[in-house]
Amino acid sequence: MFRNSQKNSVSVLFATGTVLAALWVFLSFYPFKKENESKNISPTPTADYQENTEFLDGISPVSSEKYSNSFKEWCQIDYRDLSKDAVFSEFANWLKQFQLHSLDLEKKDSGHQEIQALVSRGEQLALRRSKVLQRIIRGDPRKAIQLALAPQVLKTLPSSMEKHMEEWKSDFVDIKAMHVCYDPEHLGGYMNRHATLEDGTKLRAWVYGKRRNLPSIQGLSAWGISLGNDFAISDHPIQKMESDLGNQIIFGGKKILYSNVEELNLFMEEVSRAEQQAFFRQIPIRYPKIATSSGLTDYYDRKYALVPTPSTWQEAKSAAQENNGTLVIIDSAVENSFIRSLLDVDQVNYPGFDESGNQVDLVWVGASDYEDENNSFYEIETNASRFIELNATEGDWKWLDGTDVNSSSYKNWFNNQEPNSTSNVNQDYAAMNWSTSDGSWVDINGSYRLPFVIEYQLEDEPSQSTTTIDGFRKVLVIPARFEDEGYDYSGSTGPLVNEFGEIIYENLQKNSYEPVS
Ligand SMILES: [Ca+2]
Ligand SMILES: [Ca+2]
Ligand SMILES: [Ca+2]
Repeated sequence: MFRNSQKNSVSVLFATGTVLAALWVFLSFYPFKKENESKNISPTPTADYQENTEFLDGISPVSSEKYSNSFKEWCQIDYRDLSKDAVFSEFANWLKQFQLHSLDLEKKDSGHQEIQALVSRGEQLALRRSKVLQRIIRGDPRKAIQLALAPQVLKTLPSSMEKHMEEWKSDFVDIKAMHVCYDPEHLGGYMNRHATLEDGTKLRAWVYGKRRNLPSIQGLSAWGISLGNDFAISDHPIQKMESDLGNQIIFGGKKILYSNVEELNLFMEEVSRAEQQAFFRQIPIRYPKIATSSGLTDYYDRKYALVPTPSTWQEAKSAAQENNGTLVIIDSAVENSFIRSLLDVDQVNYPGFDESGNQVDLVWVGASDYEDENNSFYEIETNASRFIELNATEGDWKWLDGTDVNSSSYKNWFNNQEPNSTSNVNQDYAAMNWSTSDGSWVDINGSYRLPFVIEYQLEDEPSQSTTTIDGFRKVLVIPARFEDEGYDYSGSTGPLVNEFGEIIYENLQKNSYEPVS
C-alpha cells in the first residue's frame, strides 16, 4: 500500500511537472506574440531619434528581454524622462529662426529657396518632435502639457506642420476607464482610459496628479493637449489664463472672466465639490453652469444678494424666503471669505446698528440657537419650499437648512469667545463681523438692524444674458474672439470664424475688419 501510494505520488508529481513545463514554454512565447501585436511604445527611452522610431513601430531587443514576461500592454509607470530629448532644443532654435523670418515671409515669394528650406526643416523637426512628445503624453502627461507650445505660437506655424503639432483642447468629456494590466511588476494594475469629447471624438486619455485614479465618469471638465489619438489631461478642471483683458479662465472650452480671487476660489470649490459628489454617487457631474457671455461676477451676483437695508434677523429671514432664497448658509472658509469680500469692497454703504443705534460692522447670516426657530427652505429639486423645524437649543446652533453648526467641518466663531450668550441668553442669532480679517462670527440679539446676504440655489441652466448692444444679442462673444485673432494676427483682414471654419457675424465684421490704410 505504502509503495503504491508513493508510486502514485511520483506519477502525480511527474504529470504536474510536465504541465508546468508546458505552461512555462507557453508563457515564454505568448507574451512575445502579444507585445509584437501591440504598437505600443518601448519603456526604454534613448536620446537617439532613429532608435526611438524603431521602438515606436516594433519592439526593441532591450524591451523584449526585460519586459516580455511582464505585461501585454505598455505601462505608464515604466516611462523614463524624455523631456530632455535633443529634439526640443532643436525645435526651439528652429522656432526662433522661423519667427525672425516670418516677418519677411509675406513679402518674399513663397517659392523662395531659403524659406522653402526653413519650412521643410521645420516639418522634419515637427515630425521627430511629435513622436517623442506623444511618448511623453503617455508616460508623463503633466510634463507633456508643460512642454506644449502656447496656442498663439502654434497658430503662427506653417499649415504643413499642423498635422505633427499638438492641439490644445478644453471640453466636457465622458471618461471610460478600464483595468487592463496585471503582472508582478505592476501590482496596482494599470488603467486604460478613453475620453469622448462633446463632438463625439474619442481619444486615449492620459492622467496624472489629483486625477491619477480617475474612474469612469460623465461630463468631466478636461483640458490639455492632444496629439494623434492621445490626450494629456490636466489634473485640474479649470485652466487659468493670462490675458490682457483681465482675469480669465477656460472651463469646458469656454472663456470666463472673473473680478477677484474670492470669486475664483469659490468657483473652484464649487467645481471640486460637484466632482466629488459625482464620483461618490457615480452619477454625471453637475458643475455650476456659467453662461458663455457672462463671467463669474454675473454668476455670483445671481447666487448671492447683499441687501443693504438695515433689518432685524427675522425681517432678513423673511425677505430671503419671499425671494425663494435663504439667509446665507456658510459651509466653508472659501464661501466665508467670499461673503466677507462683498462687504469689504464698499464698507461704508452697508451700515448696521446695535440695539442702542450705534453703528456696527456686522452682517446677518442664517444661523440661530433659538429653540422655536424654523425655516421654510426653498429646494431647487422640487421647486417648492420645505418647512424645517431647526430643533436648536441654547448653545446648539443650527443653520437654516437644518445642519448643525458646531458639528460642521467649518465654523468661524470669533476667537473662542463667541457664541457667549450663556450670560446673555437672548443672543440667539449669528452675524459676521466683516471688519475682522477672517470675517469671524458673533452671536447677538435678533433686534440688531443689519444688512444681510441672501443665498440662492441656481438653476442648472442660467437665464441667458439678453443684453442688447448695437442691435446684436449676446455680442459679448465677439470681444473674446477679437482677442484671439488680434493677438496673433495683428493687421489681419481674415474673417472671424467659428470652430467649424464658418464665417460668423458677417455684418459686424465688415466694419471691424476693414483694413486700416
Ligand atoms: Ca452656502
Ligand atoms: Ca443663544
Ligand atoms: Ca455674543
